Amino acid sequence: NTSVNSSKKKGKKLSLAMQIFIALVLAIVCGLACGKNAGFAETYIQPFGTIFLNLVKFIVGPIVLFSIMAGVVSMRDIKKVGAVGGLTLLYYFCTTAFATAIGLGVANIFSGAFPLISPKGVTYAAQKGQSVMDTIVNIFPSNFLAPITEANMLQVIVMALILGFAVILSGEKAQPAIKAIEIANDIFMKAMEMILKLSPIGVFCLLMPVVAKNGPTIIGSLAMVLLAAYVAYILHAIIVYSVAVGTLGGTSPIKFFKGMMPAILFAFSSASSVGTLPLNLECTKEIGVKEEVSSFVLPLGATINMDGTAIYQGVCVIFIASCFGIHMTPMQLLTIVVTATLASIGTAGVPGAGMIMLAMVLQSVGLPIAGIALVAGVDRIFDMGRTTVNITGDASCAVVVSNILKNKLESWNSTETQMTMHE
Ligand code: DAS
Repeated sequence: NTSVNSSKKKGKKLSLAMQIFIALVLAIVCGLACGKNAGFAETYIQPFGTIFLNLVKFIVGPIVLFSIMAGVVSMRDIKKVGAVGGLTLLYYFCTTAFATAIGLGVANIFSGAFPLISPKGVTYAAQKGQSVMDTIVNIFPSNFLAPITEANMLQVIVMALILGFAVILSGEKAQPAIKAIEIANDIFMKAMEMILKLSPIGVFCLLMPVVAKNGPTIIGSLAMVLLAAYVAYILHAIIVYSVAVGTLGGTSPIKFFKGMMPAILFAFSSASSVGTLPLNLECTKEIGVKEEVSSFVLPLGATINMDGTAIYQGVCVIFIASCFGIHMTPMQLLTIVVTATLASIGTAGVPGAGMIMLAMVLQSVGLPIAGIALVAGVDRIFDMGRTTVNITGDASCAVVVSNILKNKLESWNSTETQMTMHE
């Protein structure tokens, strides 16, 4: 029974992917067929795309708040996991920031091939120049509800970190709070999955009017932005993870990628970090990672470490900006690195989640969220690649942390064993 149900479920999951692909093809065909009367598409189709985007924006706040709080409270015993948690978070933050920089760099190289379509219907509210200090001050919330009501994601992330650590520091009496956070996180994930089930309709209604208005030029440019993203994905994975596991992880990169292949292939086809978690735990164990490290690092990584998503957001922001003829200032590029890194922390490990967070990155540099319409149609193709990078990054962290703390963990464990025997 379970195998029949799981294959049915797997079939349903794949059919969602097929639905999105069919919606993409239909949007392009209908958009091109619309020809000159794009007005119909804008009046009667576009609003449904706007509704889908509104639902995306509606769910993004609680998703970020509870997925990060759940990730933080999962570090229950601060003393023992302090070293693992600190090292893990440092590794995740550095590799994700580096990934965003690679995404921005590659996208800027490709930007000459991106089209200038500047859709008339979308106005660009120029981001008034914020000083570095303003940017830093504005990251911290001054009101408990405003970050959620104003969808200020950087402030939501700070809120989640403060509340998460407050729960841990409250000790045993906070157990019910930890349970409540985990339940709330599950509920909002379910709500997000419900919204993502509308993706085929949303994709069609977002992309079709854009194709109708801009004609065939838009198709060529999508191939270019996908190529830019995959070049950045591969560069990041090969360079960063090979160097990390080869130097800090004490493991040959060939052995690492070979051992990780089953998880990599599953992530590419499922586009879900969470779905790949069991296989990731299996593969890292085969490579020689200590289970007590991988069982902490991988679930945390599937929640908050998304290098591939950070690359995707960096590439798409540059693509959308150049489509509107907008050039990012160095300050805005820095803001994108910070926001995309933080956004990837809040991205859930399920298909399509990264597109939801793209809205936040666009908002952070004053770009119109409707720009998502330009890349929404091929999000699944983006997602397969970025999820693969996400889980590979998590595994590389497990290899590095396990190797660096090898001796410390052994001495901790032997002390614990002696104490237990003594009792
Ligand atoms: N699909 C998500 C994951 O599972 C990544 C994303 O959507 O950005 O990691």
